[in-house]
Amino acid sequence: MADWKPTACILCTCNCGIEVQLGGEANREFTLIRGDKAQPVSQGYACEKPQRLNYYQDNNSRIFAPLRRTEDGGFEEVDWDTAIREVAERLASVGDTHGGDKIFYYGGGGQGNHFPAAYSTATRAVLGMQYSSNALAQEKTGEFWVTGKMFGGWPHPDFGNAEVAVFLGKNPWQSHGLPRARVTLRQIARDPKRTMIVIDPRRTETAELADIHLAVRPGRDAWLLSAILGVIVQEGLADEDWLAEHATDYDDVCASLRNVPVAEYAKTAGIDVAAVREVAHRIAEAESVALVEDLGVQQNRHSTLVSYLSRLLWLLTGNFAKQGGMGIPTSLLGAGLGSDQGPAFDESTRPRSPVTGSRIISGLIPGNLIPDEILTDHPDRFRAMIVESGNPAHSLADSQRMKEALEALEFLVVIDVAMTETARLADYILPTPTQYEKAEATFFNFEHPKNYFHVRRPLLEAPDGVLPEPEIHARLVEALGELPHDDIETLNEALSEGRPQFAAAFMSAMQSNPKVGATMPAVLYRTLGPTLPSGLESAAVLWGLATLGFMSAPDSIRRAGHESPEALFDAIISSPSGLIFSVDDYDESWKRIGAEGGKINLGIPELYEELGGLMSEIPIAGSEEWPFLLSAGERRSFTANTIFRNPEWRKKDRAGALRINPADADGLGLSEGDLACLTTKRASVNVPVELTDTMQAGHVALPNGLGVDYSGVDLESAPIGVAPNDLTATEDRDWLAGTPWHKSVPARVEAI
Ligand SMILES: Nc1nc2c(c(=O)[nH]1)N[C@H]1C(S)=C(S)[C@@H](COP(=O)(O)OP(=O)(O)OC[C@H]3O[C@@H](n4cnc5c(=O)[nH]c(N)nc54)[C@H](O)[C@@H]3O)O[C@H]1N2
Ligand SMILES: Nc1nc2c(c(=O)[nH]1)N[C@H]1C(S)=C(S)[C@@H](COP(=O)(O)OP(=O)(O)OC[C@H]3O[C@@H](n4cnc5c(=O)[nH]c(N)nc54)[C@H](O)[C@@H]3O)O[C@H]1N2
Ligand code: SF4
Ligand SMILES: [Mo]
Repeated sequence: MADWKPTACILCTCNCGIEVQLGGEANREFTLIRGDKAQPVSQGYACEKPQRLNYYQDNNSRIFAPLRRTEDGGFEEVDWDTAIREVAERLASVGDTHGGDKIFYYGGGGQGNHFPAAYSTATRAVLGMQYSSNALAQEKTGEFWVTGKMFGGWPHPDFGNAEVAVFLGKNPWQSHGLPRARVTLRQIARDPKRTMIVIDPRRTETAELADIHLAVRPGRDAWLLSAILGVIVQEGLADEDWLAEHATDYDDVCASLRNVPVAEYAKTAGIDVAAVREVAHRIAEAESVALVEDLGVQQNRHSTLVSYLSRLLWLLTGNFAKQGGMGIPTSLLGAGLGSDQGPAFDESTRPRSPVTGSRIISGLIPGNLIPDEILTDHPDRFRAMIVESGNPAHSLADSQRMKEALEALEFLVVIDVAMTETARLADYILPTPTQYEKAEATFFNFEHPKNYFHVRRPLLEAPDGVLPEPEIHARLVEALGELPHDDIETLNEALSEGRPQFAAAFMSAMQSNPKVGATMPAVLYRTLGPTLPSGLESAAVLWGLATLGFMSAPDSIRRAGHESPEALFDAIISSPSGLIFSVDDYDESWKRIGAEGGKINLGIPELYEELGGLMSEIPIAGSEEWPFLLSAGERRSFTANTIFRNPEWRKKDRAGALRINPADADGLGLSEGDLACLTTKRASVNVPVELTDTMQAGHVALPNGLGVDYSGVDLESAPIGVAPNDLTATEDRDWLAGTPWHKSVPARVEAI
């Protein structure tokens, strides 16, 4: 019997621990897969998707040698020395002519791999690159801006202990995003003392389990949340003593909510006012409330405002820094993701993008604005791009326009495992091993009170012709003449005496040569890397992060049994199924608030006008021209962004049906499986329909991640299903964060 080898599923942010048995041709196939009981958070849980994980590696689209674009628009193979030298020269030449800040970085990792983000910082630093973006800038940046203002940190839910669990525009039964999602959801549903509230226009699998399902009309969550908050303020349900002690600006917020016409807003949202009252009371009376919001509101109208209102829901009722509520987890990234400056940070000093002057939130330029930062003759436009482990030609709004922008660049290099929609447009493609042919890890660990980390070992040997991202970046830095060889020699000598000597030498090298700090990941990879267990060289960068993480939360990390940064690092690299690295007291969250005095800032004046404007705004609705609102990109049982490039992965519903209410279908003369023509202002596509009364009338939904081209390096185009962003437009976005309105795209459906 073959060994079970521990690794992780890479299909969603949970990164559940799994164990794999290898077999088949050359012993390179995943023949059996099960949840890994030793992973401390997923604890043996896995959903159905990783059972077919083998298709991630096994497909026609993988690339096994660096590719260079030819004159006729095809690609030719080149050796690695040539590829690295020419890519370095081309990037340096753009930098020399126009400035390094004209080279734009996109990506850094998908659902399971964040080493590219860590190692690329060296390449970016030596080229003088300043601007970057990734998928977070089309979903989470509104939330980050709000949490920056209110906390200077990113609070996360403690669903394991919450008395009331609220899912806002989120379907965790399918999309997960919380540990052991289906087990946790069933536990909440079964317990008569606990209440699950789901806010979603569709009767999702999660909504079916809920105690209360508020089937809001699409795009109208701002009215619904205002109405619930209106009840809380107007009926005196807020926890005023707690707020007086822990928060500022409560009076301002009250002033904005005291006049909300609750009944009218409830009606606008399509919800019975009695249900609005019931929810307000349930939330106010609960011992603890935890809430998560996701794409249903983050890729929708008023998204930043809704992120603000959803936080007020659990803040006005005192649900921060306590069991079952919301808290700020320990992060190995120190302050971590989603924490811009502390409360009430100064808008006037906020960085802006070079051409459109868009807010840069958490260091990211809004995805919808990227084409405008390229397709212009503005002198500060982006001229070159590095895309790494991201597929913006498919995943960003308006694929046609995004492709045009990528083609307009002077130079594009793509670092990926596969021939993607984006890679097809590149000047060079640098191929990497899959996430099972190298070590990998993510920074998607936001659990509290206990947080975890998991660096995975390679399961398979990488094929010839591919290089892991840390090696690619170290070589690029070297080719650019910026790798500090003398310091590396000194550091290696120190390392031969021991890790403490290495740490001391590293500190002094950073002080005497700024290049050491700038290229830190590459330096660690070339020094510490080779001393780590075989296959784990890439974990070198975690040494620096363990040191920073320890400094930012020593008590929590000690409580988990790691007495020093070195001990933490050693534990990380010797835990093949992952480990708990921090144990927080619930109180700890208060220390992570960025403001002096540690108070939560409830007031965000930048959003008051939008909030007040709801009173007179005509909400989005079907019209004669566009009778439907399209949710463009829904998570279903077998969808996983564009991670899979083998159509076999989806056994059922390969083309990805458009979900539609049976009465709507009937009115259009459509029956189950019929082909319909779906039109938005951007494009028309043909798609089969699935009739389901889980959809509201007037609302239709397309799956996410379809319309992927499976044909591989021969470039014969053969996408299957509809690519949702063929139908979306860049101007349909939030005014503040620039996040897209993918979940309420005006559309028309016709029988063919
Ligand atoms: N199976 C699977 N799981 C995944 C992924 C995947 O591709 N496939 N991707 C992962 C990624 S990258 C992410 S970001 C997460 C996203 O996870 P989710 O946000 O849960 O996923 P979605 O299905 O896109 O959208 C959630 C819900 O929003 C609802 N919705 C639509 N319009 C509205 C509205 O106006 N108001 C409200 N309140 N709700 C609305 C939809 O009906 C849907 O049920 O999933 C992760 N998990
Ligand atoms: N209309 C619409 N658009 C959406 C969404 C929606 O709901 N509707 N959802 C959005 C969301 S939430 C997200 S997160 C984005 C996701 O969009 P993207 O962030 O662009 O990512 P993925 O499709 O996950 O693609 C990840 C890339 O990584 C590559 N890859 C896999 N393993 C490795 C590796 O080890 N190394 C390298 N270098 N590359 C690797 C894959 O081949 C793929 O090209 O899509 C967004 N786009
Ligand atoms: S929940 Fe996410 S990470 Fe876990 S097994 Fe399912 S797809 Fe994979
Ligand atoms: Mo996402």
